[in-house]
Amino acid sequence: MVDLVNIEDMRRRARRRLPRMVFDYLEGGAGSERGLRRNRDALDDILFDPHRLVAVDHRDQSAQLFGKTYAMPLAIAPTGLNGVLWPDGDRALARAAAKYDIPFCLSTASTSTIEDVARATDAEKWFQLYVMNRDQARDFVQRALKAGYSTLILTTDVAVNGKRERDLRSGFKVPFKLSPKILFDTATHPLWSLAQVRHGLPQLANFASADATDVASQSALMARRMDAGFDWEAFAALRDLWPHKLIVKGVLCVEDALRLEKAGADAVVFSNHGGRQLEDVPAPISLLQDALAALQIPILMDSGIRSGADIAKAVASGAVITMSGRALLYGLAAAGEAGVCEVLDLMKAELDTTLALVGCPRADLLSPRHLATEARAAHPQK
Ligand code: HOC
Repeated sequence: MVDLVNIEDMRRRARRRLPRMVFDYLEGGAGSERGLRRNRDALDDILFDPHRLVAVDHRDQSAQLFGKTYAMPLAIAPTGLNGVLWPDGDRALARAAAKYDIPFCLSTASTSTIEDVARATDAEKWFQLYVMNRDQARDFVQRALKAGYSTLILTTDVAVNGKRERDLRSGFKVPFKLSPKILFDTATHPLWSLAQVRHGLPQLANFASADATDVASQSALMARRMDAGFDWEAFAALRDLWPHKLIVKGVLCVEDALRLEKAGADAVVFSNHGGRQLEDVPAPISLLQDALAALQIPILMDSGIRSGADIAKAVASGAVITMSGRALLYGLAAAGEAGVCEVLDLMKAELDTTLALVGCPRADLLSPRHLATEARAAHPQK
């Protein structure tokens, strides 16, 4: 096997192993995918401003959030249907995160249960909440609390399903609906098909039972039929329900972030759901410096992170921790837990090189002064 030189190598490996419709589910964005491209372009367009004659012989990637120290400023983002990429994908991701001492966030749309993932590792875990109905959300929150999850992440950008053109064309859904096209797709990707058959086809595990309500909930989640009435009042009730750290994900304007700060959010994730929901919105990276100037609570960011250099750009722009979904899922889809670890090794090495060449020995000291003039002119200090 050729060594992993960059994330594109892993993406190619994932594409080879996965049926086309599954790869498209992982890869796709909303609409004609302008948002997906914008996320990447915005990160690519940021230039570093390297500082010379700084001792960088010892480099430290660690990041602090809520009084805890993580090995690097990266968390595994909550992503749905991980078991479709690799059997038992959620637990593979959780174990990889534990090995690398970074947080793992389990999605409501997981293919292993909240409890099974909690048992997979003793390391810290976060739980991401989709609200489809309030009673069920309360139940998920209680389960996450009981299972020992430290942090709740409320996703706020899926009031309805984004228009995923790739999924609309392929008819992607779980359980798979067999058609001649899908049969051909799976038959021509035997490694994936054998693994899926051997381990049993994945389902949305947190709802799994023979109960009709659960079946209805599974199909509601699959179609992303959320509680679109969830508002500030509902947020206040959730805040009262969850006694630990509560992070709100999907924020795209500083005004909302400020209101969330006042309403008791402990942190916000600037995110456009990896370009998968509304395509014509800003790339979160372009909002971070304004957010940094306005907010007291920690800022996290996802959407577009594919390399250690991207992580450094986001941290220099104001993110305490970045989150990545697709990049790590390429690893999962290509080689399971080992593939995720390969991607983490790659990102770690890239971040290390970036710190050295930018002239910043500690990731937590990255600031707008490490970004080229245009980026830091408006915000001279971190
Ligand atoms: C199948 C359930 O956040 C996405 C993920 C998963 C959302 C729930 C899907 O695809 O954007």
